Amino acid sequence: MPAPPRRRLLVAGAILTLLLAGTLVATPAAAAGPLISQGKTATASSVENAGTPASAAVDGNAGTRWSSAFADPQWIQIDLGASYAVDQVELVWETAAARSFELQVSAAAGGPWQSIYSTTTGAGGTQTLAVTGTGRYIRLYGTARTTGYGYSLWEFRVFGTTGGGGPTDPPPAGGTPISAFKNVTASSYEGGNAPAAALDGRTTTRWSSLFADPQWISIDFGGTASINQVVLNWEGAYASAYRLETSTNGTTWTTIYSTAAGRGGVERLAVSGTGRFLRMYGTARATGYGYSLWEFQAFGTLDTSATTPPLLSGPTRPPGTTGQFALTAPADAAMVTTTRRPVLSWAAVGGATSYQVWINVSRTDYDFSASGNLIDLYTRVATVTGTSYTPSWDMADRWTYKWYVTTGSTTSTIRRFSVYVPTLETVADGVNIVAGARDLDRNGSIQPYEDWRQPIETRVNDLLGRMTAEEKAYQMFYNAQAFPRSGWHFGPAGAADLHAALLDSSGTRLGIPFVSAGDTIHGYQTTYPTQSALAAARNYALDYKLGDMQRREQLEVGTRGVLGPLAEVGTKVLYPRIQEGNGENAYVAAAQTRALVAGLQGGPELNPASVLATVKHWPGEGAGGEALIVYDGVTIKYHMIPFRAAMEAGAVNIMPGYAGSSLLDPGGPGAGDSAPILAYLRQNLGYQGLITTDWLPWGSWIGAARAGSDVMGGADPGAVGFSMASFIAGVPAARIDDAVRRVLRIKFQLGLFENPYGDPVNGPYRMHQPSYTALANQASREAMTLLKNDGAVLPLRLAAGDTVVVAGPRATDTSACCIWTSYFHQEYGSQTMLDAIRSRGAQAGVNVVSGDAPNPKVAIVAVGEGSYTHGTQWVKEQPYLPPDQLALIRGFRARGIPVVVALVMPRPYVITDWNADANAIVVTYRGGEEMGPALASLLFGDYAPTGKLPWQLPRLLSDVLRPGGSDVLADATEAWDLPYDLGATAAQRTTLRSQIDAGQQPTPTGNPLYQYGAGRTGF
Ligand SMILES: [Ca+2]
Ligand SMILES: [Ca+2]
Repeated sequence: MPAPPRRRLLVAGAILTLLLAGTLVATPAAAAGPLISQGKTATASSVENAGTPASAAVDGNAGTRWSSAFADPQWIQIDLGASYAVDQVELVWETAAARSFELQVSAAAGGPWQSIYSTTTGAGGTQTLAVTGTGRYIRLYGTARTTGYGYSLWEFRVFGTTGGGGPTDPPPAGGTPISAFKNVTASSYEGGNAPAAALDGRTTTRWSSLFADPQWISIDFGGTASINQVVLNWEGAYASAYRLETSTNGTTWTTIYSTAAGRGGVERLAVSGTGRFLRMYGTARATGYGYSLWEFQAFGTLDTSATTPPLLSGPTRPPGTTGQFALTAPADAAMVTTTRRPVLSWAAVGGATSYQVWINVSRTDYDFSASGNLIDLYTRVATVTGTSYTPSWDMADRWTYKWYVTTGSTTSTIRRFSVYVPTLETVADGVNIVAGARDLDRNGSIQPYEDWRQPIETRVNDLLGRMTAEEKAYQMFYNAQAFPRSGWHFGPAGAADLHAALLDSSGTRLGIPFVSAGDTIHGYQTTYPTQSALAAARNYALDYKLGDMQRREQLEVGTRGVLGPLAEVGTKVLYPRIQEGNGENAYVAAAQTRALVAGLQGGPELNPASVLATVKHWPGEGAGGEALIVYDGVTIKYHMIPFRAAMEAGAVNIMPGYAGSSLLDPGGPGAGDSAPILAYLRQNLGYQGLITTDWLPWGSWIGAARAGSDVMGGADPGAVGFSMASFIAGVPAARIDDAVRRVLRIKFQLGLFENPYGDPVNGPYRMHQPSYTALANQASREAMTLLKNDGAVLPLRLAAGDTVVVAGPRATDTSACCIWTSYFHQEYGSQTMLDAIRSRGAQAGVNVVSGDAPNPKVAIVAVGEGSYTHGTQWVKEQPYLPPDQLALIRGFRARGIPVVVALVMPRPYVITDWNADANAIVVTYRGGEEMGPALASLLFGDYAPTGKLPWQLPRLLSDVLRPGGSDVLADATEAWDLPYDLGATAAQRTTLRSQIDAGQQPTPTGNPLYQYGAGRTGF
């Protein structure tokens, strides 16, 4: 044991030495490579005691040290793990230093050693030594000491580069690793360093195991991977011995690489292996810590054919004549629960030599602009000669597979079956698996509602029969975070909080899970443009991908609902929420609604991998706003178009809004508690799904339920003044049963009873993937609408050294891109307009100045309204730029500086007064978190604009509102329910109405400053 007094003395002396060294030692050699010694394996000829190991000299901790026995010679050597070109060594001596020593390198642990530095006049302190040498091992060899003690180093730091390479280092593989963002598990993790952090492509996040052996991390590729290279990017805590293994089943493993000389750093390994799983299995650690990987990457190819149906045709409607021969198996309406590859068979047709098999598999490439149910679109998946077919892929869980067979012009009957083969969750939630099902009520046996092999209606009926009146009523309410029996949870919540609430719901008497839904209406984590901006892009295939992206992000953490999309057609300029709608073309609105609903569901119906869409606001608030919907018997047809489309896409949740309807319920209440307005949905549109009200005060809940609403949106059972007993007493039991039946049905369809959870540990690392950001960027680009481009000011033609000014309140506004709880994500690198123009300008050598500059070549002026939701930022009746924003434009104009206006336009503005003052106008809408980069790319001509206005822009405010008027029907000069009528004559309005009445697309008319659909294609 060291003598305590000496130790204190030495520590004090060393601190003094370090302080002096800091002022006296010259700056390190400029060309030093990175630090390559820290955390590596160090060994020494001796140690003074157990508290001064060799490793203490390479641990990066200035308060721990290696110290040798008090004798000569002594050495300490570091295994760098691979051959390095060493260019600098830094020695931080404790008071007991070396007077004479050498630095030596070697390719092998035992030498021979080559001297790269030598001295006989060492004075201790901190020595920064420029050296040249190559080797895997580096040694300090001391022959004379400065004191009577031994040799003692606080730190032994070696700098260099991987000059020599190693025989196992292949060239870097190109492209994205096939492991990126895949499912991953590990033997353990610590400190929040989840396994998925090693697959997220970010070298700032890492997986770290517990401090024990062995430990493993295993990637599930979801299909067979052929792996030719593995890259292990180790944190300081690396494996000195480990193996890489593949497996087809996650149980039996084949070693494809092993080493007992792991070197840490970045190990790039040429391997050859196949399997669905790849794992790193560590058996020895280089440090006292665990195993820690910044990144674990596999390269090669991935075969997804085992999970992907062959698409041998486009999405196809069945022939007009069917039923000409019989299908044999599966039985009609069968539940397939034992295989994902059920044998399909049919009766032979005389003379037939081949048969074509058609199934309504889920696709991403439907024609979303076409009417008709998506679930009735079939794909040819095989042509066979016999009378049976076994799918070549694992069929995903779906409730309504439909199929038929054709031979020549002869077509079988159409039958249906479902496939449900759930993976039961294994979260420690107190719910055990009994007889292959979750024992939700924890009574040791499986009741019908717990048995996923039972038909959904059987499960619904069984569960309903077990519920008390109070339990039923809670299913119609929100606030599950406080009331675990509530059926619904208002999101978005943090992943851990949501998980905790889900655990609480599993602990209720019957274990009924809730659905979490929030106002993340244009993206859960990755935020895409609002729907009105998407209506400028009109790329419905892209809309599907955006919905699908949102679905994937939500499933990661178990958020299974969303309070969107909107099926509204924006025909009233002064409706603040026109920004959330789809523009004024009902057919565009319909296509977008179909695409977003299908994307959120991941197919043409609600299934166990879906997010539940909430289509709103019934019965079409675009025709008047949240106060009153004014359409009549003709124009209602126009506003119903996107709601019908939502149903065709399989939507099963619709939200009535606050507005009443002067047509459907004259003088009556808002839609949520109006029986006639809800009856119109059920009876005239044939809607069978769930009705969730908008957020109503508690005094309206009984009335809403009695009127036919099934779920009280946002409703808190603990609201002051409310009692559940009064709700139960006030709403007929049959009405409650009707509502709860729909709620439960949807939860069974979502597969929540088998797996209510997401992955709060790993899921967040799979948010905001680069491919997701790219989709948001594409959508924003395609929305950007170039209204004018006088003198071809765009794209900017600038020389290196030119100055551009970026001005206006929206240039640095991080929230103007977005509304509700879809956000700008600075933490993921989202850029404001100024940020983005600055970084794009830097590429061109252009100076980008915020605010103003003496003689800029051009001014980019970012104006419009900041973020808002229910109420506009400006006075609602003033949909035009305020004086300060206008002055910015005119100020630059007056100085002869070309002005490009970037217009954040969430609703139609009157821009007539300054239209001529702008050389170019780019409408950005609320373009999502990539709005800044998308704008910058447009300005510099990286792509050509294609966006088209989703609304007419009024020429005069008086085309919207009587002068001095307010936002009431009596003061309106446009028809709130008609599209394309700004500045229109009575005759033009008559034409619009007759077109709508006849089911024709109305033709844009009137006298707007910019017509619906305006926008330059190209510059
Ligand atoms: Ca990482
Ligand atoms: Ca049970």
